Amino acid sequence: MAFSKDFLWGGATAANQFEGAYLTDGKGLSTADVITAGAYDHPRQVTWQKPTTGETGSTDFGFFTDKRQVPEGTVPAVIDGEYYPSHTATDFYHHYQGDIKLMAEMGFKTFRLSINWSRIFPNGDDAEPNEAGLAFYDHVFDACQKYHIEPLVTLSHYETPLNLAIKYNGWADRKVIDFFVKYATLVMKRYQGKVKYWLTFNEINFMDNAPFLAGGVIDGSPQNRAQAAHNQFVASALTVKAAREINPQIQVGQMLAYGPLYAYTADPADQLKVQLQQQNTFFYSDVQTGGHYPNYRLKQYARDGIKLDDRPEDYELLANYPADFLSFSCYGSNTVTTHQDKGDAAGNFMTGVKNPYLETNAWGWATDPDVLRIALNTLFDRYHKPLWIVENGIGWADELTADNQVHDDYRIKYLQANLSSMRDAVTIDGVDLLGYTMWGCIDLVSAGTGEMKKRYGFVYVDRDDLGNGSLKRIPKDSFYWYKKVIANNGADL
Ligand code: BGP
Repeated sequence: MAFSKDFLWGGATAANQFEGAYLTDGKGLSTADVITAGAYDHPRQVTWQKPTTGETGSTDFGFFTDKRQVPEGTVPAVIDGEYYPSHTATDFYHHYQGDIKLMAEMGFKTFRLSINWSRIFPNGDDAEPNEAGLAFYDHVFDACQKYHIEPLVTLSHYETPLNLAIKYNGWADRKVIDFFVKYATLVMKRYQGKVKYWLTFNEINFMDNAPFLAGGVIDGSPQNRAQAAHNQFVASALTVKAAREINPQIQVGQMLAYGPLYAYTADPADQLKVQLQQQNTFFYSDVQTGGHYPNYRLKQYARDGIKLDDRPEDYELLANYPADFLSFSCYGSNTVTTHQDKGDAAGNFMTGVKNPYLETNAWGWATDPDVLRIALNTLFDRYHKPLWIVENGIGWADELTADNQVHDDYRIKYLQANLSSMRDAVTIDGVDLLGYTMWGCIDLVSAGTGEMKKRYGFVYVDRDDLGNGSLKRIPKDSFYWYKKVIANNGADL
């Protein structure tokens, strides 16, 4: 069975991992631009400087940390001699025409990309926007239109103008709501007729684990993270409100990082652990898509002494302007247990134990053949809103053969399993799914490790972890496979 004829097949990217040109045409620095390259075996770092003495250093950029991310008295900065992957990335800024043409060759119906906020408002709080930045995205959307590719645009994908981080502690300050809504309103108006689908914050639930990444929050205390999440919720609702006023055709979605959680054993304590741990994810969709704060989180805030700087009208906005659809990233499932000694699982964003039934890649991410059906049914049952899978895929250290080919049969195998599970959710269970965009459709820099060698694409890009390479694009075997899948609308995987 195939998908409906308007199903949106495509691929996904993010500006800071793809565009490069980090200071070109008036762009300001973003938080992503001060995060150095990492590697397979050590985390990426935020680099910082002490303005008084010039002393420099770096610190963990913050997955699963409660600590301040930048030492007191310092500011995040670009330091000579360090290597920052976002600065060139895979240079979509200068390759967009060829890249979009390659997407069209595969038959893409949609292309998920993000606007780099600091191209439009270099400092975040500027009075006037940067016209050259706006013009760049005009060209990109025009190229999409030429090939009848519907853009899906993330307004903020793991980058915040650096000035907002330094001056306001990022999203922890309510003032940032206004700066964001000004930016969102401007671009939704400017690209009216070119862009119908928008997402507010990429993986908004990473505010709990990685507040610098998710919201430019330098002092990521529990209080500040809760406030920053609240401010992003209000900003999302105001964005939906602005969209309604600009053009009721515009659809604004939420973007959630979601991997179903499994209990390792049938011990009820393990089931309870699953349920409680999932609240950390569902809290974000209960508010942004469901329209209200769930009791479990309010109780937790009360227990932890967290008090939000809120207004009664915030809650009216959340209830009246929830997300139109729920999009999510899903790479695999995670397994948890209360039983000790079951062994740790790797994976940069999620924690848990190794699932003995699943194979993993070199980074410890497991391939789960049923994950998308489970994820889609869970989210559709909970929210009854259209869904969109905006990230799924597998990172691999692809090898280029002597005759310039990449035989990525492991990627095809992963995608066959995932798409078949997605197809069952739609054709058997009746889940309302708008589209599917495979992550990193043209190779780009890894968000978690900063590496180039952790590749996801249908198209190989000649660039290595040290920043060498011609940036030439080379279609992999999966390019031709995906082209066929789109052509037969998923009937034959
Ligand atoms: C998601 C992010 C992406 C992306 C992807 C893969 O969480 O939204 O930006 O990079 O994960 O992760 P990684 O690049 O660490 O392999």
